Amino acid sequence: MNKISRRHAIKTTALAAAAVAAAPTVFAQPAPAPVFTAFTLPPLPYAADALEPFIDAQTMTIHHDKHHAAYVTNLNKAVDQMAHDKMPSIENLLKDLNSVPENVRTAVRNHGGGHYNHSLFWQMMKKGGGEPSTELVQALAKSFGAYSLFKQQFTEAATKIFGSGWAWLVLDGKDLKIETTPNQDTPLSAGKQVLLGLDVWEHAYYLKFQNKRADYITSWWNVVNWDFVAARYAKLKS
Ligand code: MN3
Repeated sequence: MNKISRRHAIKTTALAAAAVAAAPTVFAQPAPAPVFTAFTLPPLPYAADALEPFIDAQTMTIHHDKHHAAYVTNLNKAVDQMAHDKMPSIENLLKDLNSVPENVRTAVRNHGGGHYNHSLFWQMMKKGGGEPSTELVQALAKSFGAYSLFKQQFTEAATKIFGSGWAWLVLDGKDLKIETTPNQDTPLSAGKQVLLGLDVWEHAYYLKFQNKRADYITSWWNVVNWDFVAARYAKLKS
C-alpha cells in the first residue's frame, strides 16, 4: 500500500469506527434519572386488614402504599440535593432542621416528617390493641390525673385539631405531655420524643368514617399498641 492509499484506509477505518460508535446514540433512549433511595418505605408490620373492623383494609392500603410511599419518594428527591456520603438518619434530619440546607428544608420538614410519623404510626397500632403496662398507667395517672383522663384529654386534643395534623403523647424531658402538631410536623423537631401519635388527616379515616373524626378516634383506641408505647417509654425515659 502506498502512502496515500494507507492514509486513506486509516481515515476510512476511523470514520467507519466513529460511525459505529455514534450509531447507537441515534436510537438510544435518554437514561432515566437515577432514583435516590436513602430512605425506603417500611412494610406494614401486619396485614392491611389486621385492624378491621376499627380501621378498614382499603384505608390502610392507600394510606401506606400511596400516602406514606409519596412522603418517602419526595423526601428522597429533596435529600438527593444534599451530600450523599454523610446522609443523616431521618431522626437527625428532623431533630435539627436548621442544619438542613435551606432550599430543601421545607420539603424535608414535610416529607421527612411524614415518613417519620407514619413509620411510627403503623407500629403504634396492632390487632387486638390492649392496655398500657402498670408502669405506664401510673405515669399517665401522675401526669393527667388518671389513665381514663389521659384518654379523654388526648381525644379532645385530637378532635379539636383544625385541618390536618397529629395528636401526640410525648416525653418532654421526663414529663409526659399531650401535644398537637399541624401538617406533618413532628415533636422530635422541638426536642421531644414521641410515645403515641394519632394521624387525623382525612386520608386516615375518610373512606370509612367520612367527616366523623370523633368516631374514627373512638374506633382507633381499640387498636393502640400499648406494648410498643410502653417499650418506647421504658427506653426513652432514662
Ligand atoms: Mn397519614
